[in-house]
Amino acid sequence: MTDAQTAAERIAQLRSELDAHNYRYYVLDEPSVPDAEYDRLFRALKALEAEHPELVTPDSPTQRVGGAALSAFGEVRHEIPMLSLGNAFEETDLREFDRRVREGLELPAGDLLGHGGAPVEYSCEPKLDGLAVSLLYERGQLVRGATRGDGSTGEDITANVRTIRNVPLKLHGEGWPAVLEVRGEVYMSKAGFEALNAKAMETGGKTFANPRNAAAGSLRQLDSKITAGRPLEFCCYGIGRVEGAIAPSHTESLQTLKRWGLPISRELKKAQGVEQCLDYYRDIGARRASLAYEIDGVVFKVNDIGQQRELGFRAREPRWAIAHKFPASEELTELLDVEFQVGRTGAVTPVARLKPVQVAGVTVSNATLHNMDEVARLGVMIGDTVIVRRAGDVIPQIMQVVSERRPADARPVQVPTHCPVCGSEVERTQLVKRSKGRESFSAGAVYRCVGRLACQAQLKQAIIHFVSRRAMDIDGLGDKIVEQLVDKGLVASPADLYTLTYDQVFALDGFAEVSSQNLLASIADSRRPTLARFIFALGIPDVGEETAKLLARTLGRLERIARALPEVLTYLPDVGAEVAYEIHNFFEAEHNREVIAALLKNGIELQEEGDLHPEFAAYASLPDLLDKLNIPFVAATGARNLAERFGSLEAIVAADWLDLSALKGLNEKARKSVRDFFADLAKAAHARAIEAQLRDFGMHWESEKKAVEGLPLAGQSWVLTGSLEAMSRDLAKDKLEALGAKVAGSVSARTSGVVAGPGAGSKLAKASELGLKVLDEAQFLALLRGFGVEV
Ligand code: 5U1
Repeated sequence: MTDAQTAAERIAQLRSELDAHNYRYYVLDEPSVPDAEYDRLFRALKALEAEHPELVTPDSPTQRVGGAALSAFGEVRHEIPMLSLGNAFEETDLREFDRRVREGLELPAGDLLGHGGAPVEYSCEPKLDGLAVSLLYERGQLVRGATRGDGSTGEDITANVRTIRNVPLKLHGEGWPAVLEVRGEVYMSKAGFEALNAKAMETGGKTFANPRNAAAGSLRQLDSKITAGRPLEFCCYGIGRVEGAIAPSHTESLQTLKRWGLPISRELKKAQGVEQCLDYYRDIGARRASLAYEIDGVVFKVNDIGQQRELGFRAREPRWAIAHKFPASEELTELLDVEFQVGRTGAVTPVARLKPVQVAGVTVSNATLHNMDEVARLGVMIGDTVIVRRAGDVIPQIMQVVSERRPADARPVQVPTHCPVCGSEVERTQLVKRSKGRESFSAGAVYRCVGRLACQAQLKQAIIHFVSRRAMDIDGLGDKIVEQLVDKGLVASPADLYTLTYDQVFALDGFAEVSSQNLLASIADSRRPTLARFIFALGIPDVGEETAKLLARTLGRLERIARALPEVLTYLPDVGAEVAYEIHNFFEAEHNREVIAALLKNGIELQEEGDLHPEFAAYASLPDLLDKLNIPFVAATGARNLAERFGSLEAIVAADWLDLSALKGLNEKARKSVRDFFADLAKAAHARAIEAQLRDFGMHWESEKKAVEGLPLAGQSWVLTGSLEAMSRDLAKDKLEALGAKVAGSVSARTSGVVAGPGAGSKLAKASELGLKVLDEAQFLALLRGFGVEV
């Protein structure tokens, strides 16, 4: 309140602001400020009204709940008003509530902290972030659903609530009263919300800022068919109109409702006194991020219905219940600037610099903006007031711009033309789509600095990744030391780590004799990495630990991985075209080859598995290869017909127009396309190179497949794990292969069976998890004998 403003003026201003927010929140489902800001304005108004009771009017937002009902829905009068809850934000607020309850019930006070005296029994439930609704059951049938509206009058949403899958249309069991009105929250789970938004993004539909908005927008649809397609859920937390009493306590009432088929919270608990309430608050708070739905606090209610009656109501809030809110996870702040950070792969990412603000108990001054598509989606400008959200340990995000508050001097966010770290050019990535032999390009959302290891930012990140625990695992090389090494020019590529001298390390800040020796020892210890670790450490874009392990396990040698053609890489399980091209391009780049050569020269000794793994040697067929060549207008059937007619790639390459014309299963356009494709010498050579590499890498070719066809385990993939007593693992493998099976090194959903001897570990666990057939040694021997194999 400014000096010039009177209390009456400030009250009027607050009311009009709150009314505007209420309208957007309750009527339009488009909140313009986070709950925390609304709560602040509300509390400010309440405090002023408490100071000036003569200024309280019945139309003040403090005197009613929510906004007016939408006129397009029918009106429903709540015979028993739908109340709101008082809020506790601090521990002391809750203790104060407990004190008032005890005073109201004329219970002994206990000490100052409320200890001692008979504890009040409370019921505890999470406070779901959704919409309060009332459901009316007459003779066990759902006859009406209504929103809370302003607490006295709501909207008739019967058709919509009937579509919510966990709302019973008819009560179960027996003994329910002839008239039963229940109350609860309609909400959307986090997973349901993500799926809804993902679908909307795919189809160009409207996305929602959070699950609450999504639930509100879905429930208040005039067309209930739309509501039916939305993943809404209901959770019952109370009773409205009822003929007779249901149970003597709140928790018993809810358990009874549950028996009648109404969903209640799985977190419903009883607490004896305020201390146990606080324990519950802390426990739910710690698990908040892992709950399937969003909550903004917990609700405590005096459990005994008789005591509830004794306590009664104050204005529109029960004296026997309170919401203990969690610190707000959304807040308003100002976007001061957008800076661009350069990552390990050179991606230049916008980062929001914010006016520091407390969100969920933590000061937030930066938020991720992901990429320029996100900046465009948000429509954010520097100087804007934005809503930031912090959920669990996730990096804070900008959720929305408060466009009404955009200042006149707001500036657009612009990608720098040159890298802020090294000054190299920044280029926009292109998305390459390869389909049917054609490549099409579209602009990507990511911008990249072209400086690579010459860019200090990329170099530092690359080295931090290279030395990390899951990569080369060099202990004692923290981010700050990497920075020093790079800044002092001692390390210009990961290979330089292996030529560092004692004197160079000793001269770094914070290093003494022992620490210098220790660091050099851990660098030396990392000289014999497994191939998988080394591949991961190289930091190939899109190649995480699992892909690195797969490459090492299947191809066995760095040399093979480095020369693998993208089409050949796509024969590996879970390697798609995009990743295959990233891997191929990485090893094609001269500077990457130089770094790898320098690492090997500086003493890296790779622990390679050597052999090609049978997992790779899946059967290749000619149609499969033709399909990977992406010949325009030749789909799977055409590829099969071509392969059947000509029998080998060479014969297809050599086919002339007459040969092709005689082929029935291919239309004119496709035949011409085949002719043109192989007339292109480069394409023909590439096709031959793929075929040759597949053979070189030990791929069983279709013709060889014929030899195993008809064998009892043909087409099956088996895994051996643990030790076997009757024979060596190698012999067991031979026996399985003799029956036509492939023997793979890892368990996947495609595994046909697992033989697990004593000592089997993670592979057995994974097989059980996937519900695969698992044989112990005796069962395995019986299987072999059953097929007439000598054991
Ligand atoms: N879990 C829960 N949420 N909630 C909201 N219980 C609960 N009770 C409420 C409200 C508004 O009100 C009753 C205490 C009347």
